Amino acid sequence: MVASNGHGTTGPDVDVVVAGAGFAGLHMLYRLRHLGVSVRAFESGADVGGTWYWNRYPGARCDIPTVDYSYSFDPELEDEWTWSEKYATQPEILRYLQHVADKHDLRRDIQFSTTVAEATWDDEQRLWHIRTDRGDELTARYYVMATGCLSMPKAAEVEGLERYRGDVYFTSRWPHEGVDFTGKRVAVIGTGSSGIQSIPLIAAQAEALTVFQRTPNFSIPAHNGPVPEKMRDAIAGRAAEYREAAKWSVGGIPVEPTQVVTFSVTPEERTARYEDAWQAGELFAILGVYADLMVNPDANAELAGFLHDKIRSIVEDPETADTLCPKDHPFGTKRPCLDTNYFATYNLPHVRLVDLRKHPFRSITESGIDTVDESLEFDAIVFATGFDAMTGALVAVDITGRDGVTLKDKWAHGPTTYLGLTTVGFPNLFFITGPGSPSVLSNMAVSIEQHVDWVADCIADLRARGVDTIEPTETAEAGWVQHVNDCADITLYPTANSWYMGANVPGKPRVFLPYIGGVGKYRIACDEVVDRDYLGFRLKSGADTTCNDGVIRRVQPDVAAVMEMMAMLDLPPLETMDPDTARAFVEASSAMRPPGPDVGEIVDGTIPGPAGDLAYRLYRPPTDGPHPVVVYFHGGGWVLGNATSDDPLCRDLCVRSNSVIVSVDYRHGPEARFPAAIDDGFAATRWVADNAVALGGIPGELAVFGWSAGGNIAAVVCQLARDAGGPAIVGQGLMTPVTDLDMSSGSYAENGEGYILTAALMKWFCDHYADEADRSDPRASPLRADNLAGLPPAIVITSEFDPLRDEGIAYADALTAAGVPVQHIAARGHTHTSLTMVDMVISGAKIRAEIADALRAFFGASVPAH
Ligand code: NA7
Repeated sequence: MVASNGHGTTGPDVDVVVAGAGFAGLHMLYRLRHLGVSVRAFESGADVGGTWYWNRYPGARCDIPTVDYSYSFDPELEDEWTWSEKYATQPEILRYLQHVADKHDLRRDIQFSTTVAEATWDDEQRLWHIRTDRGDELTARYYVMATGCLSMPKAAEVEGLERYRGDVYFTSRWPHEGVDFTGKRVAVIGTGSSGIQSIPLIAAQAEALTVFQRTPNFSIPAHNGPVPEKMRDAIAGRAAEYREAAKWSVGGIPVEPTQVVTFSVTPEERTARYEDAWQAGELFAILGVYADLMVNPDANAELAGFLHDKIRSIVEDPETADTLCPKDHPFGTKRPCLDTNYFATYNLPHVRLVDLRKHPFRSITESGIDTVDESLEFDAIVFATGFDAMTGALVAVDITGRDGVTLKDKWAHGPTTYLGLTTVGFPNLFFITGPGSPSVLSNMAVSIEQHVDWVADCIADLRARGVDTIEPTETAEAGWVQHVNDCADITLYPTANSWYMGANVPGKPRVFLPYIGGVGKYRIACDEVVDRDYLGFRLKSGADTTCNDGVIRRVQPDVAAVMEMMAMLDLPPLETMDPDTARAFVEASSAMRPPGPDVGEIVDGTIPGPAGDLAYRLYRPPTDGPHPVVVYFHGGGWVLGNATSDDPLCRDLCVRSNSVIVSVDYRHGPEARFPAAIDDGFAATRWVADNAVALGGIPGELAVFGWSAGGNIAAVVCQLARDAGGPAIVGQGLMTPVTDLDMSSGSYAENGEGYILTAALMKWFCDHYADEADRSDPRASPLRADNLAGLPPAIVITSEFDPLRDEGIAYADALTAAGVPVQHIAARGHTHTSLTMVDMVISGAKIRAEIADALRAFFGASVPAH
């Protein structure tokens, strides 16, 4: 049935089709109904509930405190519904959802026991054709998939199941009438949350229980019971405020994240804190125990060791205990579990653990399971083997978008979405908590409501504006996918074979699926997209198309976090200070930085300079020498800094490049203006070359390196050395260098404000350094040199969000044009200062590794990689 809508297109049967009537589908239905749009929902279960309808295995519970795992859209629920336990059971959560469905009369728009089988986009009519497995056919303007992240069970991957004559159960499709294992020999396959929750209860009934474990999991005791006072009190009388705080929090529960990093406190304090987190029995408490837990492997390993000790203290048989200790993945990189008596269950005489890594399955037989070593007989086999997470339910529907492309094909190499909500080529299709959104890393109840609200508000807005279709652009989607990956890449998560990575399903592309940037930050991004006139979306109304194309998050996430922290400190701009005050200020801030890696030796000394001694600090690698030598010039706009001010970066360069770094000081403006810094830099380079052997260097293996103003000095020193016939320099490393003092490049306009080094600060630096008349001198602006031929090979590092970016690129191009070998490293998403923030900006580490590789290449094969 199609009706004309007056735009030359025809109207749909309903405005919106929703697939799924779980937590997400119910709320979606409620919101859409209140917008006055027509909506039809299809649900494969015989009732509402989704996950909580299907997962009825013994012990099935929420692993987020249930007071948090609740809707906020209906404030009356706060008084109407009282959770009986800290972590409610599946029947209680299902009753809650049934109550919500009843209260709001939601069932009347839901067709149960019906699955959407096919959805096909009609680009001419601008609507979706929907077909169900029961033969329903209808058209809809919008199609919303509220199908859940963990709803598509994984197939049993053990060969021979069809032969088996005993009972087979999947935790994800448990019989409604329950199962009595009394007197039965039972096998459980899988030790994820479902296994860990059900094993103690199955053991309590069964005559014999054998657990087949492929990967041991971290689990902490839930300490379940009545809702703790503390949790009740946090919300009592201030529910609206509490729920609002949850929306802007990191994980969807209003807890203030710690800023404390693991090794900044004593071992005793750390153990006490781990113990508190163990006793709290809350996933977010233990995952947030220290700020660096999920980024610092050593910090993570320490907590993992604490948890291994706990397992060993509970499980009596040492071999079983050892098998239960997870050692192949950092804590938290696979979803940790909450349990009630899980580990203690292995002390029962009728419970046995089989380590599938040592004794793999051969096949399932008529009467049980054969491993490679033995034949075991079972009356029942329980598969607690998990789900095709996050994408399984989405690609299970045959969805065809514009130009006949199916979602399955589009995502063959991994899902790509814009905000986890939409995907290019599939107009008017929305995912609730799709891949690329916080979803499974957060309190699902909060994330679901945010998505539902965004989608409902969007549909209302588009209808009010007469927009027919909304679809993200390639640019926006590629940018979001990049951002999702950037966020994951600075953590330990991608190192594990987890379902977050798609690694649990054979053949599934290995891609980190959820967004790890946090619920609050994610919400800000979604809202900002709308505020910026649907940034990155193409909107079609009749014959008109509007599009404000762009990428919502371009700065590396850890760089953005540092900038936010600095913005919160609201520090006075350096250019408002006199140079001495600015120097003291920078020195005080530097004292709070992480120190950088340990080196073999640090030696402080002085070099005779043209106008007096110059301090230097030498960093020697921990390996046997002699080593190549790099003369390093610090940043600071020729006004700030000294031989030790870039200490963490120098240590990092030293260790990574396996070179002696000699950081030399030079005179600064305004006390000693141009060309004092250059004269000193050149003299220091000569001195280091002359004294290379005494410094532990390899004669002839000398490079220069500088950051910012120091990059300017390094570039100029190379020009002076070429013209003076020495010293011989084998390479120059120029990190975000100043190459032209006219400050007029496009990147000044683009990045002149908001990225720490501002155009105003650069002006302050230049004014203190060089007279106007001197600024075009190639010793001040090396880009202006008549001839760049014959200079040493160069590494030029430019940062995307740096006012100096374009002059760095221009210098790299000019060197190349002059025949100088150049490696240009463009640091995407970085700022002028971020690459120097060793151990603070983790995304800079791989760039510094590239720089070190390039430095080593200057020195040829004689220098082994560190
Ligand atoms: P999970 O967490 O994916 O756990 C599934 C478990 O089953 C896990 O231990 C798997 O080992 C194991 N498994 C999966 N396939 C096999 C095969 N073929 N052979 C042996 N063992 C296998 O699913 P759950 O249902 O427990 O929990 C899902 C989420 O629901 C949970 O994280 C909470 O968020 C709620 P593996 O680790 O893959 O080696």
